[in-house]
Amino acid sequence: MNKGTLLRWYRTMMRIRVFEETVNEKFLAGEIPGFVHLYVGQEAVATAICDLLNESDYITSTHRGHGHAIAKGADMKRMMAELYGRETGYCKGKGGSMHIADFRIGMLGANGVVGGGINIAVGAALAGKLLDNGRIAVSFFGDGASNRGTFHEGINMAAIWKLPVIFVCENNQWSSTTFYRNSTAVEDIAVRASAYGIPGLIADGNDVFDVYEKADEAVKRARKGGGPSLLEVKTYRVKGHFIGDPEKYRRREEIMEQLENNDPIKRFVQRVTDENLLSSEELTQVDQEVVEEVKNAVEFAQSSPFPDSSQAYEDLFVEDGVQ
Ligand SMILES: Cc1ncc(C[n+]2csc(CCOP(=O)(O)OP(=O)(O)O)c2C)c(N)n1
Repeated sequence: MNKGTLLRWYRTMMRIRVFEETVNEKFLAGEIPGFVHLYVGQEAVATAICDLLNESDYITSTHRGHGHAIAKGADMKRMMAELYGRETGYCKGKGGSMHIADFRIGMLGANGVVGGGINIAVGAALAGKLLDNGRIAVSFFGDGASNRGTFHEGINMAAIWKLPVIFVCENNQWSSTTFYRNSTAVEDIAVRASAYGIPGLIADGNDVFDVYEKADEAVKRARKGGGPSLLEVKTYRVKGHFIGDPEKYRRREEIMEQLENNDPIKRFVQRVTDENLLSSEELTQVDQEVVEEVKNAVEFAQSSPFPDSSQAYEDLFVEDGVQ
C-alpha cells in the first residue's frame, strides 16, 4: 500500500471515529434528539470497502449507518445538521440518523428496518446489470440481519441472476441485547454462502488491511460478471446498541478487552508506525484536520434553523392525493 492510500484510510477511519464520539457527546448533552446507533469500533470495515468502490457504485446501510455514509463520501455538515434536526440536513431535519441517504454518491440509505437494505442492494445490482453501466452494489448489514428472510431471499436471487453485489455481514457479535451465538445457528455466518453456491469469505473486521484484501476479491469478482459474494467481517460493537443503552446484558471486561487490544485505529497506528510507513507527525496532522472538520460540522448544524412547522407535511409519499 502506498502512503497516499494509508493516509486516506487513516483519515476516513478518524473522520468516522471523531464524528461518532462527537455525536455521542452532543446527544448526551441534549443537543441531538431522536435515536442514535454508533459505529465506533467498526470503522475499518466501511473504510476499506468503500475505498474499493467508485462514486457511482451503490451501497445500502443500516440503523448504524453514519460510518458507511462518511466512507462513501457523504457531506458531514449535512449529516450533522440532520442529526440536529435542522433544515440544512439531508432530510431537511425531518428524518434523523436512520434516514440519511445521498443518491448522488450511490448511498441508497440508512435503514431502520433490520435487513431492509439487503434487497435494495440486490435491486440496484440488477439495475446495474440490466443497464450494463458497470456499477456494483454493496449491502452492509449486521449478524442479526443475517437471520432475516430478506438475507436468504436476496442472496438466492442475486446468485441465480449472477448480480454484481457484495453482501457484507458486519458480525459485531451483538444483535441488540442478544449474543449472536444465541440467535445464529452457525459460528461463521460466511458458511451460509455455500447454500447459495457463492463464495463466502471471512475477514478480520478490525484490520483494515485484511478487510481490503478480502473485499478486493469480492469486488473484482462482481466487476468481472462473476456474481455475488458473502463477506463476513468479524468485529465488535464497543458502544451500547444505541446511545443510552444501559448494557445490562454483557460484562464490562469484555468491552475493555476489545478497546485495549482490538481497536481498529490503534491497530492500524501500531502497524504503520512499527513498519515506518507513516510518521507520528503525519498522523497528528490528520487528527488535527479531522477535529477541525467535525467542529465545523457541529457549528454548521447548531447555527442552522429548525424546519418551519409548515413543512411538516412536505416531502411525504403521497398516494391518491392523501398525505
Ligand atoms: C425488522 C426489524 N426487526 C427488529 C428491529 C429492532 N432492532 C433494531 S436494531 C436490532 C438489532 C440488529 O442487530 P444486527 O443486525 O446484528 O446489527 P447491529 O445493531 O449489531 O449493528 C433490532 C432487533 C428492527 N428495527 N427491524
